[in-house]
Amino acid sequence: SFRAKLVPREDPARNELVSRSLESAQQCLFNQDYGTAFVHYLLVLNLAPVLKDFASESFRFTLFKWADELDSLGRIQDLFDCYEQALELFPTDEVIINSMGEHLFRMGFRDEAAGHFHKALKLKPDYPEAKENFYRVANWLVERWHFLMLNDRRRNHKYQQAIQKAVEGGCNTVLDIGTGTGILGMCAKKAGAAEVYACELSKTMYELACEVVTANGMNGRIKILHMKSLEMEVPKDIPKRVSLVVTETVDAGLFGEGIIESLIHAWNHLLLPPQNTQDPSRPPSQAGRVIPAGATVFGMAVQCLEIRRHHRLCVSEIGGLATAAAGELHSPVSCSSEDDSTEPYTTERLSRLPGGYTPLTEPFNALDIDFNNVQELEGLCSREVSRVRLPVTGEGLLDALAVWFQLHLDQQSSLSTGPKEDTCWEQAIYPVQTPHNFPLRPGDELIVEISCRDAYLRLCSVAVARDGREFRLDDCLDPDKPRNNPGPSGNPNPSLNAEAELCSALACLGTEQSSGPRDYTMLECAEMALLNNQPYHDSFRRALAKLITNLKDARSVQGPSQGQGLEVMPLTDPPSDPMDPGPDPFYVLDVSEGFSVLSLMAASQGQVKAYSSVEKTQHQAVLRRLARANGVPEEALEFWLNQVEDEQAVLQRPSREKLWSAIILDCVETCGLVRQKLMEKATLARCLLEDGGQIFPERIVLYGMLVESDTLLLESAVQGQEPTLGFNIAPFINQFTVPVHVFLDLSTLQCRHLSDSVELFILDLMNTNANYTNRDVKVQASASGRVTAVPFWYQIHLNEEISLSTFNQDSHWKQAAVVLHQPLAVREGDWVRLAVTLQKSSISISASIEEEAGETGTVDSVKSPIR
Ligand code: 44T
Repeated sequence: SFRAKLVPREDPARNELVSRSLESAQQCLFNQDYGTAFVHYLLVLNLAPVLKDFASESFRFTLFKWADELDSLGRIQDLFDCYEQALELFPTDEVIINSMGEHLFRMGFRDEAAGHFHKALKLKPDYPEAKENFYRVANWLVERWHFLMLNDRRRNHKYQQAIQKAVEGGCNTVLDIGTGTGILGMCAKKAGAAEVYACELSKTMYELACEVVTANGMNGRIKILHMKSLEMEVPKDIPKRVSLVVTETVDAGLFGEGIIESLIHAWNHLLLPPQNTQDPSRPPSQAGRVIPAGATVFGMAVQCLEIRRHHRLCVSEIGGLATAAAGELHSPVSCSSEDDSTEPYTTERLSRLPGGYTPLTEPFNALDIDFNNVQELEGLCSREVSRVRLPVTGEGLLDALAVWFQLHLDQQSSLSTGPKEDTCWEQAIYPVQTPHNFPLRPGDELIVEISCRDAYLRLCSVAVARDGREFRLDDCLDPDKPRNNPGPSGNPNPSLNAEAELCSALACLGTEQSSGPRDYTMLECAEMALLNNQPYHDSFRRALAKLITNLKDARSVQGPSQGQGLEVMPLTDPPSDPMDPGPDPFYVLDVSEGFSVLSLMAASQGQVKAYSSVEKTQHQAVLRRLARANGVPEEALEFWLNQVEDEQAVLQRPSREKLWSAIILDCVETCGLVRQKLMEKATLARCLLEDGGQIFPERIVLYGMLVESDTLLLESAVQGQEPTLGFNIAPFINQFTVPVHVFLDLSTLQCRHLSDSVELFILDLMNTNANYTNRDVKVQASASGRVTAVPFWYQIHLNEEISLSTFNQDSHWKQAAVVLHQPLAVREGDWVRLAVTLQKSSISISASIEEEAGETGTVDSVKSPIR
């Protein structure tokens, strides 16, 4: 009947085709042949756009189903082709755009993914899925440091001064490399430069720069290019060589954004020849120069427990398991490894590291580099490795070399990124990864090698000199390099054995290990910190033991049908020996993300068959080695993902006639947020439990407090009403403000507490129906001030007695905070009403003053079930 109504009559053959294709599409959909259904729908909707409204739901459904299939088949190109075809039909469909973003994100195209979520959100500002997705990735789209840098007035002012001086001195054609919001290019224009060009490789930042430049009335007066400077050519992209390059493409390790390569290319292709110091006859407009003019890099050796526990295994026992057999575990940060998968450094603000740090040397000058000298830039990578000997001035374990720099904008002015500076900059951290626990002491000399590879600065602690002898430190990282072990099999450095103190310090270099092949496994920093988190593993061990005991008791009460042995019996597979089934094992599933030893801990309880979700073969091998060394029978531990066919269907029964005794869910991400889809998983897991079985954790409770923190504000948006250097930038970049901040170290966050901590929310995983999405919480201000944020963390209840906090010294978790849309002024004693919402797994909080004097505690005014 709708055929008559909706399809124009004019062309009967065409109408016939449309209606037959529509029928075929529906039939294929019914038969779950999504690929064919999709093709039919495409045909129908292209021929008869009038049917779009009618068929959009089924079309989307078909698209998503087909995309999932293509995804699991690895047909990535086809997948995106389908989305593109779909978007040609429905260019403003936020659901399709959001879904395409999710696929992009899973494939690792984070920038593009974020762009899609942003677009979906612009189309429908309160679309919860897109909102959650966008907030999770906005950090990749416009990184948070943009806000810090734009809020750093001293830095802005220094750059502006240097640019203005150069332009007024005659540099009148300018290229801004990595323009970001366009700020340095606009400075050059404002200073009177005749021609200004800017390039930016990030699409989002490029578009932002265009908007900002237009809003500042410089449209057409600055030419912005969406490209990497390395791809620029004269005269294709800019008409002629320029007299000034301005750039701030430096990261905490100075070279990480590729400034060396960019400047070599710029000197060779984009800049006028440099001023000749012997013959300064060339006028500035005819010579090339760079702002910044150069940099000095500093280093310092430090002891720091926080760094250590993220890069090295520091414990010999985890939840009852001896760790020695794990082999050599190391983090993906190492500058001595040839391995491409490792980064040479991470970044941290030393001043904000929980537990602080101890300098072991004075800061030393690691490198001087002149950006106006192309020979020097080109020679950097072929430069010989330089060795420096640093007097040790402090006592402690060598955990890392910290690196920062001074950026010399010109002869007069410089910026420093040092740890003692009042700066928004982080420092580069080169962790020492050798398994030695090498205590340094004053009088020692630390020998550091400094070199450059792939245009990255590399610093490596290679040896310690003590009492005229040298002890090498760097022999442990390269898996292919034989290790210089002290041991009976011949010692390359006999003096090592002589020193008993060192031998004990090097105790981890067990002699029996030295002959065989070395087991060498990489773990993410957070996975390493998790392994080092003893309270976590001890809590799980106790909670698991309790559950198993209870289940054993329950079975023995039930009668002898399940085998009478309460004592731990050798584990046999029941069906393999029908005459002696033995006690039925307890099935435990650990669906933690990444590396986890919880399954092995469960297996070590005896009479347990544990399934691990550890995916990487190397990680599985570590668990197998640990199992063997800890006397856990091989068949007691299995790898779940090797068994389930569809990775999406992780949560299913252990076998057709069995249920789980325990399912371990990983509920809080390292960044401090609840894992996506947690409650859905819990609902599913709940259905797969045997009578008396348990989900770990059974409940998580969210806590928070009121704080005044300017630091958080500076990281979340360009602050204040005043224009930045006289330019209108804030409203544009502030579109990318994200209300939830992650990866915080609450213990060192600069803030004033304006209340005690208060319970914000409860998530009951054992009874997901009991949950709500909104809750009003009243909290009393303990001091006067401006509430700018509500940091939050979790108490994870494994059972009634045992719980863990994510806000704890040994935690591998960081904390998160909601930054309020608008600061709220409070006076001591005021009651503040926090409206907390948990939609999907993303939290939002708004705060207001409670006018009436309220009773103490929590008001649950709008509890409503999640589903
Ligand atoms: N972060 C510092 C790095 N670009 C700052 O796309 C300090 C980190 C930091 N464009 C905390 C605090 C801080 N051609 O938009 C970026 C980037 C772009 C290029 C074109 C090129 N060859 C490049 C190279 C980079 O330049 C912009 C700035 S780069 C990074 C600066 C506040 N965490």
